[in-house]
Amino acid sequence: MNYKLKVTIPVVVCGGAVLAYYLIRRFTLPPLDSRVDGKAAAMVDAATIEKLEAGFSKLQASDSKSLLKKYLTKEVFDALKNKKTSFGSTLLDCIQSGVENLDSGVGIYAPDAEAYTVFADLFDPIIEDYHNGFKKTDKHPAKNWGDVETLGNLDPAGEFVVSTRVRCGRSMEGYPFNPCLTEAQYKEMEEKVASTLSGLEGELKGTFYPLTGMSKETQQQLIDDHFLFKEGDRFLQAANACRFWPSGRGIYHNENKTFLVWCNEEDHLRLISMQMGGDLKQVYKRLVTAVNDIEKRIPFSHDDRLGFLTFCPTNLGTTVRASVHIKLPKLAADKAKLEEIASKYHLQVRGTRGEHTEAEGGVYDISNKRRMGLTEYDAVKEMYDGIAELIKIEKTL
Ligand code: ADP
Ligand code: CIR
Repeated sequence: MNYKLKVTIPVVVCGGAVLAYYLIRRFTLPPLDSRVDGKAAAMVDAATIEKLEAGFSKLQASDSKSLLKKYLTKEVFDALKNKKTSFGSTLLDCIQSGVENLDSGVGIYAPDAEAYTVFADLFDPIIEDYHNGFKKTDKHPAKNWGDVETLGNLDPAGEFVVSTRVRCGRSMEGYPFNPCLTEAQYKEMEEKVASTLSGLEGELKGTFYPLTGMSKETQQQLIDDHFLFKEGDRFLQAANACRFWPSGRGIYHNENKTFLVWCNEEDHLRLISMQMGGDLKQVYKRLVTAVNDIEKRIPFSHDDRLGFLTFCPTNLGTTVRASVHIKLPKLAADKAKLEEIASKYHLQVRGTRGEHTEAEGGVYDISNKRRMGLTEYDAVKEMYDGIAELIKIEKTL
C-alpha cells in the first residue's frame, strides 16, 4: 500500500465513524443541552442563572413561611441550578411563583412531569412535608374509590354544613403542564375535552362553555356561586401558567351545576361534584361515576410512585380535595384555634372563595389536606371523620 492510501483510509474511516455517531445521536437522542443527566450543566443560560441567584437571595433574605424557603437550602440550590428537563424547564420555572409571592404556602410548581425527577432534591422534601410524611422511597397506592355506600350525610339537620364538594385533577397524556403548552395545544385540548364530555349521559349530561366569548357578567356570576375558577391568580401567573388566557380554558357543567369540569386552569382537567347541604355520599358517588366514565374516554398521566400527575405537588397522588363550606361560629371565634384543631385531624382551612381568601359570613372551606400516600376513599374519609369531630366539638362549646 502506498503512503497516500495508508493515511487516507484511516482518515476516511474515522471521519465516517464521527459522522455516523453524530447522525445517530442527532436523530435518536434529544439535544445534549436539554438532557437531564447532568451533562446539561453548562447549558442553563447566563440570564437564567442570574435570575436564579437573585431569586435565591431574595428568598433567603425574606421571612417567607413557604415550604420552598424551608427546603431550598444553598446545597440543594447549587445542585439544581444548572439542570434542565427535556422540555428545557429549569429550576427557575419551578420556583418563580414562590420567589415572586413570598406569602406562598408552598411556592413551587412542576413545569412538566419530568421536573419531579430532575428537581427531586427540592420536590421530594416538600412532598414529604405537605403529604404527612410521604417519603421519597414511598409509593402511592393504586387507585381505590372504596365502598361509596359507607359514607353518609355530615349534617342531616342542616345546622352547620352549607355545601359539600369533592374534586380531583387530571393531566392528559401526551401534553406537558401549563408553562410548556403552546396556544395550539390549549385549543386542541379544549376541543378534545368538549367533544369527550358531550358524550356524557344521565345526570352528568351538560354543556361545555369556553371562557373565550363568555360575558364578564356570566363569568363573575359563576365565580361568585363557587362554580368557576377565578381569573388572574397571581400564584399561577407568576408560574407562567396563564399564557394565552382565555384560549383553551372553559367549564362544562350539567344543568343543576352538581357536576362540573374545569378545562386548563391550574390542571388540564378538574373534575368536580358539588351540591348544597352535607350529603357527602351523594356528592362522592357522582364524582366516582363521572371519573370512571371519563377515564374510559381520555388517557390520563399517571406515575407509579407519584400517582396522578398534577402541576402543583400538593395535588399529586389521589388529587382529591373533599371540602365542606361550614359555619362553626364558636370554634371559629378563635381562627388560630380552629386551624390548630383542624390540623389535628389532617384538615386544611380555606376562606369562602377558596385558597388565599378570607371567610365571608363565617363560612369556612374545610378539606382534607394530604392527597398522597392514601387511597381516594381514605382521603375523602379523612375529611368525613374530621368534620364529624369538629361538629361534635362545636356542639359542646
Ligand atoms: P380547588 O378546590 O379547586 O383547589 P379553590 O380552593 O380555589 O380550588 O376553590 C375553588 C372554588 O370552589 C372556590 O370558589 C371555592 O369557594 C369553591 N368551593 C370549595 N369547596 C366548596 C364547597 N364545599 N362548597 C361550595 N363551594 C366550594
Ligand atoms: C402557594 O404556594 O400558596 C400556591 N402556590 C398554592 C399552593 C397549593 N395550591 C393548590 O394545591 N392549588
